[in-house]
Amino acid sequence: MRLDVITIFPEYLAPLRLSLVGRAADRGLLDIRVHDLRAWTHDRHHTVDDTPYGGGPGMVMKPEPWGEALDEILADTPVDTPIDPDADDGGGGARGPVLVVPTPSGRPFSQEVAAELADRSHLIFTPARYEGIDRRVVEEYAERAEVRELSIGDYVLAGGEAPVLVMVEAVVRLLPGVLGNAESHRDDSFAAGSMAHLLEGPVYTKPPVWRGREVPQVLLGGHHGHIARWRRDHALRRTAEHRPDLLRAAPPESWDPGDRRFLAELGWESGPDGRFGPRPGAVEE
Ligand code: 6GU
Repeated sequence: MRLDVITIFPEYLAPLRLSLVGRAADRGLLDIRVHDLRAWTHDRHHTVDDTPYGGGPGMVMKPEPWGEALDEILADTPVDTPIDPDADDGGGGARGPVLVVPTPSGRPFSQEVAAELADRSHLIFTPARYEGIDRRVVEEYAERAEVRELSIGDYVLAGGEAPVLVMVEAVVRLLPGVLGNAESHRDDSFAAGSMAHLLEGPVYTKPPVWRGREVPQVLLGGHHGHIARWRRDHALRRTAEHRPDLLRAAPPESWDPGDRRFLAELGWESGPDGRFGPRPGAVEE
């Protein structure tokens, strides 16, 4: 996978050389290129911003440097050759680059979006500072690439660089060969599959007693059925406490008889559509 990031703070992206993402790049699974937007300015002060038309606070990023940067990078996009022969590419394998525009007014970034991006071979990120980029840049490149304006959550950051680090890490760990078996993502909170609607419960390692605190006995025994049920119950409890919205949204077929029994213990019951919600009058924290 090829990753380009265009930013006025290239140093902010230094963590891409570390840890899981850095290791994937060192192993040749990723080609990461971080570009300084100011390289595409032509004035003495390397100006990238200007005052907003219509007035108002703050500054807006000028379109010309972004245009020149994106033209150059798009001219150099790799031939799209998906690893997955079943990829949704019309059979040709050439779906072109995705332009990822981090913005607090974007659609929510999620595990599902991360998986869609992980299926592509060229991602171009355009983290902005100030009040954002002149709108015409997104309009222009929407005609030449797939553009995804994405937000990483309901809070405001000073720029899109931290969101790029977040999104790249979420995408890269899904690429074939990046995770070892020990860090497999099949049970991830939010992954599709059996745990899709549940947050992960607590985990423990040695020693069996630490500062007088014991590891739950069931985990020390070898009864795989009891361990699986215990983990499932704790995942349900944690989800009910931290993300009741996820439990409410889960389709009825998500729940096996053991789940239904434990949800009832938590004060949850199934409604007319078969989905679970807190029993009226039950205390929700
Ligand atoms: Cl992608 N950018 C900024 N500046 N703030 C954010 C964000 C992005 N996502 C959430 N807050």
